[in-house]
This record gives sequence, structure tokens and C-alpha cells, in this order.
Amino acid sequence: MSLLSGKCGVIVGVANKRSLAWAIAQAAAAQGARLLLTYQGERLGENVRELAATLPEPPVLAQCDVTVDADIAALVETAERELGGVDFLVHGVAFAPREALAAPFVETSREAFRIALDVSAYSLIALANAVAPSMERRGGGSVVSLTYLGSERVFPNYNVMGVAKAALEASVRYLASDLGPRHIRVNAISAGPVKTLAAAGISGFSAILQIYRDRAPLRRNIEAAEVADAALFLLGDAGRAVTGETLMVDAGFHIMGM
Ligand code: NAD
Ligand code: IMJ
Repeated sequence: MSLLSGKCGVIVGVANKRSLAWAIAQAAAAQGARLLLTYQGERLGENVRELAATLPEPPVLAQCDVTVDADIAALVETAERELGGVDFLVHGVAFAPREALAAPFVETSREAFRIALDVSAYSLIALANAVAPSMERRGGGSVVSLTYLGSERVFPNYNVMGVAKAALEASVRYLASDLGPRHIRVNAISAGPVKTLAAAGISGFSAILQIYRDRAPLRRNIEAAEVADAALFLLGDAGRAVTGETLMVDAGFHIMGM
């Protein structure tokens, strides 16, 4: 039996073939899910259209900037019209202004803080609230977001993104508490570093990959497909008693003291 057969899902955060959200989209489609993929703006639309054409069933596509309330409302209307409703939501969106990831954290501007928290954390609350009525009508649902260990520990240059991920993980717990009685689960996957667009141009990223490879119990880095397999667990029936959790998918890196 396919893990997500008959289920309809919205996936936010596909930019290109390296996106963690794209790995989840491919895995979910292979498990029989019907999908709506969003793209941030027309600049990425062409990319996402080309990727979408490689899936077994063509997904519905919709433009959605998560900082625009009207885009989120329109997204849910499109999901209702084209899919008939939503059973799961994948949130794979993060952004901080580049200068905030380059200068010392203590110099973070009010505007960079606002943008990082709005795009990377508040967007989960807005999207979860928008899809919840549809999920509730269909008997429940599952929401999965993506986070990073920089929420708990200090990593060079992660800076205000670490603060945004701390807010995201706390939001996962508060959302799980609010939405649990409506049979909606909310979880996050904390992934080890993967070379995606969000890692491009981050100085020292190759060194970070090497440190993970050296110190993680499994002595290797992780792949996007491994994040996707963990997402299938949380999105599907196997994860039915798991909510409010941050699941570490990092080859064990986080357990080490030295
Ligand atoms: P990515 O660049 O492919 O994905 C980030 C996505 O965010 C892009 O699709 C981008 O279009 C989208 N986005 C940014 N601002 C947006 C906005 N205003 N509206 C709509 N979409 C917007 O990189 P990724 O690594 O796949 O990142 C996905 C998630 O995984 C992020 O939350 C990231 O923090 C998390 N994560 C990544 C890693 C890693 O090492 N790559 C590790 C742990 C967690
Ligand atoms: C990003 C920056 C610094 C260190 C980092 C990362 N490490 C990892 C990432 C160690 C793993 C990737 N990551 C987990 C992210 O969440 C990235 C978010 C991000 C990346 C960019 C780059 C381009 C830009 N703004 C960004 N905003 C958020 O302009």
C-alpha cells in the first residue's frame, strides 16, 4: 500500500531540483499523493513548472509569496477548487537578508529581524491557520516544517536565522496544542546541512559539511531523500501519534558533546 494514497497535499518551498521541498514532493507523489506546489514568484515559476512535469501525476501549481496574506488565501481557494481539499502541508520556506548572515549577530537590524521571522516562522502560523478548516472537514491532517539545529546552538553566520528557527520550533509546539483537538498534527524535521540554494554562497559551508561528516555518529552527511523519507513518516498514518515534535534527521550529529 502506498503511504499517502488518496491524500492531497500543499508543498511550499520548491525553488529548484535541490530544494528539500522538492525531494518531499517527489517522495509524496511516489506514494500516491495529489499535490499542489507553490513557487515564490515568476522568477522561479519556470523552474518549478519544468520540475512539476517530471512527476508521475501533474501537480497543481500556484504562485505564493508567504509574506502576502492574499496569496495564502488564494492558495487555499486553489487547493479547494483543484484538489477538493488539503490533508497535508509541507512548509519549506526560510529567508533572512543576506547582510544579516554576513555581519556579526549583534549588529542585526530591526528590519532584518522582522523579515527573517516573518518569512521563516510567522508563515507557518498563517499557512496552518489557512489550511486547518479544510483539514478538519476531511477528518484531520498533518503539517511538517523544516528547521535547523542553529535554533539551539550557535553556528557561524546562521545568526538571525537561528532566532527565527527557535521561533519556528516553538510555533510548532503551540500549533500542535491548538490544532490537536481538530485532529491536525504539526511537526518539524531538523535536517543536517545539505547543499541547496539556501546554502549557496554561505561562506564556510563546505567546512560545515566536513565537520558533520567527521563528527556525526554515522560519519556522513545526509541527503535530501532522507529528509523526504522522514517527512513521509510524519505526513502519513505511521506518524499518527506524533505531534509537536522536532525530529532530528542529521546522521546523529546533535547528540555529540565532542
Ligand atoms: P531552498 O532555497 O531550495 O528553499 C527555500 C525556499 O524558500 C525557496 O523555495 C524559496 O523560494 C522560498 N522562499 C523564500 N522566501 C519566500 C517567500 N517570501 N514566499 C515564498 N517562498 C519563499 O533551500 P532548502 O535548503 O531546501 O530550504 C528549505 C527549508 O529547509 C528551509 O526552511 C531551510 O531553513 C530548511 N533547512 C535547510 C537545510 C540545508 O542545509 N539546506 C538544513 C536544515 C533546514
Ligand atoms: C545558512 C547560513 C549560515 C549557516 C548555515 C546556513 N548552515 C546551514 C544553513 C550551517 C545548514 C542553511 N540553512 C539551514 C538555512 O536555513 C538557510 C537559510 C537562509 C539562506 C539564505 C542565503 C541567501 C540569502 N538569505 C538566506 N536566508 C536564509 O540571501
